[in-house]
Amino acid sequence: MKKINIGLMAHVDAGKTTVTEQFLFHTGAIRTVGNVDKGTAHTDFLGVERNRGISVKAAVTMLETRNLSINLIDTPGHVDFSGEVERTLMVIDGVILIVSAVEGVQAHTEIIWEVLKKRGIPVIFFINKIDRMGADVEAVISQIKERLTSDLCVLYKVEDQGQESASIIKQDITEYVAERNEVILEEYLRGSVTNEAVIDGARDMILSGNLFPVLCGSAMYGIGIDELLDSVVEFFPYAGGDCGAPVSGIVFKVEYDPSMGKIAHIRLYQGSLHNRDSVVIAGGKREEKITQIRKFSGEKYKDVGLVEAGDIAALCGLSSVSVGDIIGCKEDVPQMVKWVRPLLNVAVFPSDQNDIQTLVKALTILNEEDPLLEFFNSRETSELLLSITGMIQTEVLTELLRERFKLEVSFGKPSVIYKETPLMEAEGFDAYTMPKPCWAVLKFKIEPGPVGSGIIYKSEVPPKKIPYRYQNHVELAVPRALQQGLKGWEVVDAKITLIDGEYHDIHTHPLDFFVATPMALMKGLQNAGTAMLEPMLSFRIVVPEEFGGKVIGEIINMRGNFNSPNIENGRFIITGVFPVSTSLEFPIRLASITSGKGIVSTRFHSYQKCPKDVEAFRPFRGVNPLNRSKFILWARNALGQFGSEV
Ligand SMILES: Nc1nc2c(ncn2[C@@H]2O[C@H](COP(=O)(O)OP(=O)(O)OP(=O)(O)O)[C@@H](O)[C@H]2O)c(=O)[nH]1
Ligand SMILES: [Mg+2]
Repeated sequence: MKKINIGLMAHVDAGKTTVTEQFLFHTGAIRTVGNVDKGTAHTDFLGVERNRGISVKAAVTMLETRNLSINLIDTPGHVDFSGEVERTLMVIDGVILIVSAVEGVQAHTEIIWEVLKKRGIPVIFFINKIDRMGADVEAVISQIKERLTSDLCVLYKVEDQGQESASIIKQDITEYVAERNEVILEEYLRGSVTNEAVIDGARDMILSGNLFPVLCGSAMYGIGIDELLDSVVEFFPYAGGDCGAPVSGIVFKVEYDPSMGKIAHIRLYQGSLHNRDSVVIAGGKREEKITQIRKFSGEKYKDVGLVEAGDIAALCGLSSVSVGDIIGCKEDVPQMVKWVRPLLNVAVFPSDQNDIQTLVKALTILNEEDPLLEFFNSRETSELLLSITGMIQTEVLTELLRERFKLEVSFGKPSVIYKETPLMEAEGFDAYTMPKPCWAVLKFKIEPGPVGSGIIYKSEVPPKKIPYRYQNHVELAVPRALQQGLKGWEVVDAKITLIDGEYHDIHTHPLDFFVATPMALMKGLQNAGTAMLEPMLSFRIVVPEEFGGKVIGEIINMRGNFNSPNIENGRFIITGVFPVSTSLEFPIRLASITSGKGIVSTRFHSYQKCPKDVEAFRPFRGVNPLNRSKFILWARNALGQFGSEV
């Protein structure tokens, strides 16, 4: 059976889970439609999702319809859970982007749209909630045109919107397609164009990212659902791959099953896997045996025993996998687009100190499921630290820890994740020639780079002095070493040049340059000094006109910059940039200033230099290379362990 892999994405509350529910119902997978508001939706099955009526985790479900199998991933819409959307994007070939007919395009819709465009993923728009009072499909289409894309092809028109009796009427798209496709235009003018030819023509444009169909409906009342499924089948690509080729796949989601333990959701790009097959994980680091292969439909699953190239399935038995691990060889797995960045660090405390070990285990498990959490157990401060994208995430983590691990926890005050950048040009030198056997001598030039440039590395050392294979080690080691600068934060916006160095025919050991690079770089950073960078958000604030002055005062207090405000129909609209650190509480303040009549939307803008008085240290992970002899012992040990990885 042919397969299609798709994702449902949107801003929070647009109706993704309700659409999924209707898909399951319309394809016969469930007999009654569950309801998000009653906590009975089939893809929101975590207690915290049911209690809150929001999705927290991406949920995979399979539909069989129209002689096809569709793997559908319902993603959470809340910004704090964008990591789930990022991981889903690794494995799908088409996206239904839902926009509410009442709330319209939101800042989060734009963010998702930009990523979809970058990945070149075909998109179908679904304007949902046409039954609700205030629904205005025309206005939403204009917003999409203005803020996302003008290459829209409207497949259905709406009638009686804003009422339960709303309905949709199919539009003829022949002319639209003919205007953009010469072959179809000729056939059209001759009067011989077929419906199939029009669909094929539209499909080509959709797959090449030049056309985006727009449908509308009401997930609540099942309007437009069959039509949306038709469009998925007509326009989205079939997943391919060679079932006989060597296995190549990726783990995009990990969850726990009370009886089977860890379950790894994978997409297989090449090859086939059967129950009891052994698979190589993470580039040969481990090998484990599959005990069961599951396909989920709602909460129910079948043990299907086989997964083939192109398909998505859940593997049981792989106890050591984490999200992002490669299964088999990596050549056929597409590169992941990373766009979600946690901006906050937060400490977790158990209510009962005796629970500390259980909490460490629980957080390790949660981190395997969500690598962005970057769980760190600091020996220096004996704190358990997590990276998070927002405060709702801590509330959900509290509930998850209670529900799954019976742990009561509290969170500390969040602090922002800073970065460091060199203050001025300097050199860093290290001669790693003792304790023998070893020989790696390196001298780097470190220079400040332009804002947003990351790390730019080059070597001016000829292979006579350091052969290419060792230079490759240096190149790999530089970004790793710069994960932590003088104050413990990641170093960015720096130009690093290898200007001199030396190896030794006899004494150089294969991994010596991995040990020497962090030591030389850290000395260089010490010579240059580093400035701290803080994350900034761009914001858009809309308030009733009378609050304009107050809002400007707030922005100035937060060290924000703003563009000249606009006033439209009594609404005061202001955009600009402010620091994350000063604006954490702003949404709450705005709500209280405006009695809930203000709206603020923010998104990550950039990392910029902090005011001079801001200084914060992050506990060092591992051993600081400035602590030279301890570092050498530690690094030799660690490299010995992970030798196959480097
Ligand atoms: N009137 C109306 N309400 C809808 C419709 N679709 C969804 N809703 C309601 O909108 C709310 C959010 O629906 P969900 O399906 O949970 O939305 P979601 O996009 O999955 O939300 P998150 O996963 O939390 O981002 C719920 O109260 C639904 O009952 C619709 O077509 N019409
Ligand atoms: Mg949902």
